[in-house]
Amino acid sequence: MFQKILVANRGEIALRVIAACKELGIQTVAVHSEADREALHVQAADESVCIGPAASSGSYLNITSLVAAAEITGADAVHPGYGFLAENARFAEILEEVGLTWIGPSPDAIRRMGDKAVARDTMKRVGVPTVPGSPGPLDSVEDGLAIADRIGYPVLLKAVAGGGGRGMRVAANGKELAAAFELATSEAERAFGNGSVYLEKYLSEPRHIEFQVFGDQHGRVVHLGERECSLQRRHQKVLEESPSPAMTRALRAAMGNAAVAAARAVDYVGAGTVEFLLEDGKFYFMEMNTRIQVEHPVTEMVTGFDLVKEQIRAAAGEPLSFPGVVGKGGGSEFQPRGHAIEFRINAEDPVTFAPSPGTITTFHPPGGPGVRVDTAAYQGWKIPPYYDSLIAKLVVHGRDREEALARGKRALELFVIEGVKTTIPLHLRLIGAKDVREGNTSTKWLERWLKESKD
Ligand code: MV4
Repeated sequence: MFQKILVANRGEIALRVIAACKELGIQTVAVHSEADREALHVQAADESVCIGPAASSGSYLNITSLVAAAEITGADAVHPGYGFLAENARFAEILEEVGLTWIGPSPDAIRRMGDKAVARDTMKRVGVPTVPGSPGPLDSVEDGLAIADRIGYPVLLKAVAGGGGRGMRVAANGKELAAAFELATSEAERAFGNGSVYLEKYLSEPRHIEFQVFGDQHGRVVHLGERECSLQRRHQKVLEESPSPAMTRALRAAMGNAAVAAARAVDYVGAGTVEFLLEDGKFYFMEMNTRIQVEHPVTEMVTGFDLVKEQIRAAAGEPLSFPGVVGKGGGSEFQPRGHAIEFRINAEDPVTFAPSPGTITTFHPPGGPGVRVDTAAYQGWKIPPYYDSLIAKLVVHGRDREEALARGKRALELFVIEGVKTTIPLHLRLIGAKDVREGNTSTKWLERWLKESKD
């Protein structure tokens, strides 16, 4: 096992990784920017290193500084958290080159999933369902028009180097497709330095359901069930839950098998997420995220497992240790225990979503049965304007969905944050919405509801 881990991240994620290290008896090194000197993750770690200026390009994304910090402090492994460099294959490679262990999947697995056209092709080869579309990147507009004529409109153009919703264009007919092709190509070129795009049939109102997968260095891959992540605004998730209200045992078995096959196809080691679109009872591979995710706590709540500890063990070469899952056929028998919901609490105006940085003057998180709060905020903390606006994740667990919703409501009501605006009022309104209470949502639902409730 490792002696000392450098945590290449900040805020609540750095604290989450430090918590796992502490339980495993591993020393921790925090890194921080000049804007994060007073941050809680710096206090929580055994050592800390300032790695650069406030802007993340000079600090949390600065590979040279991070490697130097790891070498100076004598760390033997690096945990990237999520965001920042978590899916940077080159960073993983450099760490391995200088003799540090990267706590994550191989650079090869990251690259094969990072190129969305390669990932799609890999899935087709191993029998994981994909949305009908082009066999690879489009060579020309004519190439796209021919395929769209075959599969039918509307179609969606996606950047090969994209993901998470960046660089997508819908086209309802051939004329629109010609224009969309030029726009998508130039946008992708500017955003990713790679103008390649591919084409898929556009699903009009799918759900976003993702599966937590885990692999070890001994060839085992399992899944730990799904998370329903349909409630999103501008590709930012707002609320996640497990299990999905749309799930049945049979569908979970089919999607779980597909998720495990997806991970196996790239010899996946560590924690990963396979994202699917579900529409009219049919599911399709969307992409795979080769990191632990923001919303991993809902899976921890319904499994009772510590996913970050398991990532560290897997990177150290230990076999998977999930009781009741490993050895029972790759998680095919997996059953969630109760129901968990995560509310992302951002320092944002709950109506306009404008960022609301500033000093937190009062901070009192809720507790009690079935309540978990992941946060690095405290009374007197000045939220810097340089990073994302997540200030706390409220995660509730109940014996069933009804209890989880009731717990979520009371915990949101008892969560006191003053000094900055937060999205707590939005969450309370959401919990009161009939469709949310009935689990009757899709990827289109939230933006439509926000628009309707404004008119
Ligand atoms: C789609 C789609 C409909 N049809 N693909 C958005 C994120 C990126 N990973 C892929 N996304 C989508 N792909 C086809 N063929 C709709 C979306 C989509 C979406 C997906 C998940 C969650 C929220 C979304 C919001 C808008 C569009």
